[in-house]
Amino acid sequence: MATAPQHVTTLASLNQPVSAWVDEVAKLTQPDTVYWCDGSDAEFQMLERQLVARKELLPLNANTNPGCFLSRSHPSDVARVEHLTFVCTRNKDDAGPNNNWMAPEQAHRQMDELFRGCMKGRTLYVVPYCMGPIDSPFSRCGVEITDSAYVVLNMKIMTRMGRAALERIAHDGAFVRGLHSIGDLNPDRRFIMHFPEELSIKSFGSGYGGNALLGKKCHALRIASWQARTEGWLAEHMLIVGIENPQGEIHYLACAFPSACGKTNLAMLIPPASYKGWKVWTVGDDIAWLHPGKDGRLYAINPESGYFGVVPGTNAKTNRNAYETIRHDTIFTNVALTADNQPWWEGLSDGKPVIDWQGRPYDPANGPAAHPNSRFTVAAKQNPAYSKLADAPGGVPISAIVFGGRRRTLAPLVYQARNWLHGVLVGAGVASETTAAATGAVGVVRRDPMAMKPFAGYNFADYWAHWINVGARLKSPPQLFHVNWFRQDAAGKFLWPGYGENLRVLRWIIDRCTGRAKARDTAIGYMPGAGDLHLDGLDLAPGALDELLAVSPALWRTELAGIGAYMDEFGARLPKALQAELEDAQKRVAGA
Ligand code: GTP
Ligand code: SPV
Ligand code: MN
Repeated sequence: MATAPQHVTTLASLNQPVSAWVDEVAKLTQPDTVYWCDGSDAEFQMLERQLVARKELLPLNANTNPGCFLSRSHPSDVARVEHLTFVCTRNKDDAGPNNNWMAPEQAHRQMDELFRGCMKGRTLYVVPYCMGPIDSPFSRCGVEITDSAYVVLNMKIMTRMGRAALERIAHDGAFVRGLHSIGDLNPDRRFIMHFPEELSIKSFGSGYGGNALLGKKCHALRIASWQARTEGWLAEHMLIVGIENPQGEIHYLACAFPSACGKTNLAMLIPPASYKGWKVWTVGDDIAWLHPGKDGRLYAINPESGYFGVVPGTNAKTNRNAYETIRHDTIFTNVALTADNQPWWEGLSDGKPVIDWQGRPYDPANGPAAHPNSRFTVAAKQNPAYSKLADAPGGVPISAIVFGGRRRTLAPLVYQARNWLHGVLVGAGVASETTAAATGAVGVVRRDPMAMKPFAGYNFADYWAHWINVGARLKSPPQLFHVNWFRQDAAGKFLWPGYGENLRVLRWIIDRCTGRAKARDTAIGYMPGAGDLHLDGLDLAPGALDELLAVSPALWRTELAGIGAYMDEFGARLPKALQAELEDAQKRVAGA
């Protein structure tokens, strides 16, 4: 093994349990070099230069996109792989019917065989990271061992990575162990294994985001949701956004939408022109850790420090904040290129693609120029709407929790749950059309409770019970809502313009929380009447609003029956209170 530079030895000596584990992994994986990451900008630039020299990172046009790079992943490795993702608990029922399960001993044996000698000729990077502000009592640390420098660069942007995290680990004691290798990128030798009882992760054979950046979905959702249940908090697939009205009053919302269903866009939205004096502040765009506070409210931190966002559809009109954020110092993965080396994607208003995401001359016959799940990785601080409280150790108080999904039909623009328990049912009943964020068919409606189907690290029945318990502990719980930006007309056109205009719906939600807005009591919950939404300056197609706010009792009877059948899969573990709430909901719809 190569001798380590001086500062590297210092880092290793900071933490005995980490270095003992690193030695053990190095023995198994046989790297040429072991490198401890300090998280400095100099280190980031050094790794960028190495990847550029190896042609694994392409510098983009330095005039139009300074500090930007393109990475192309293997064409078979472009999204999360849910069928290869496992939760390995001693007792199979603890993982639940919502997860793939394997016995921990078997999973370790299988993974260790894959890892044996897999880093020969490669560098093993030790990546200490902290999920959440480094000084927050709610933050949790981990160490990812990886043989991918691309992963290191992404982890530097997405987490508080390096020396400070290692110091915190020395102080905390516990840390999540994440072992990752890109292996040979063979989909038959690709697995993402979670061991929540051991606070560990083993991921092999993929270099893509959610499979490889282990701080994100693997740690901050699957492992953290397990920890959160034991410790009395919630780890959720939610954006966190602050909405400031012209009087300067700010309300924070946490919104759970499935992958590629609009979290990043909502978290950064630009108010419509007629909403003068309104401001939007981004706290987080993908994950929220929610803690009951001493004052009986729920407080949220964003465990991440960057955005790993969907590129297609981003432009100056749909989301100027996102567009500005990714103009510089951004890693693009799987976008197309213009003739002058600018990044290009579907939905961008100008330029044209010459090279597609696989590096081939662009030919529409090969499909879209940018991969539909192409992504940007960018520091959250580059966002013009970055909240002053994004790094607050105590988080922000949450006024409303909003569930949502991508539903062509059925789900109206917005409705409010009657109370916390009804809201848990509304969240548990979320269904959404699948997207390109995971491999498999796109556009198929599937159950995705709380947008956590791919991310809950334990049995959903226990998870819903935990949600009910957390609510019971809150003196002033957030109000719970459901939205749908994706209703379509018969011709397949979106009925609601979405993006910035979504603020109109958030305004009604906030006004409901403060008692300022009226609502109709409907069979599915409280809804705005046509006059209760502030729609000045909005040009909706005739009849669109009526359709967006319509509730069809017949369709809802079928929907609730479907939710019931889904919940039956959880058997006797399903909380009785949730079953009773479903029966009440069914009675209300039957009588409508
Ligand atoms: P993940 O990062 O996968 O968790 O996705 P996300 O939930 O953050 O979704 P994102 O905001 O990246 O949006 C995904 C896609 O939906 C993009 O192509 C957006 O352009 C599109 N989108 C976002 N908001 C809206 C909306 O309000 N209406 C419509 N029609 N499309 C939207
Ligand atoms: C998602 O799929 O919900 C994402 C991207 O946010 S990934 O990090 O791959 O999970
Ligand atoms: Mn996500």
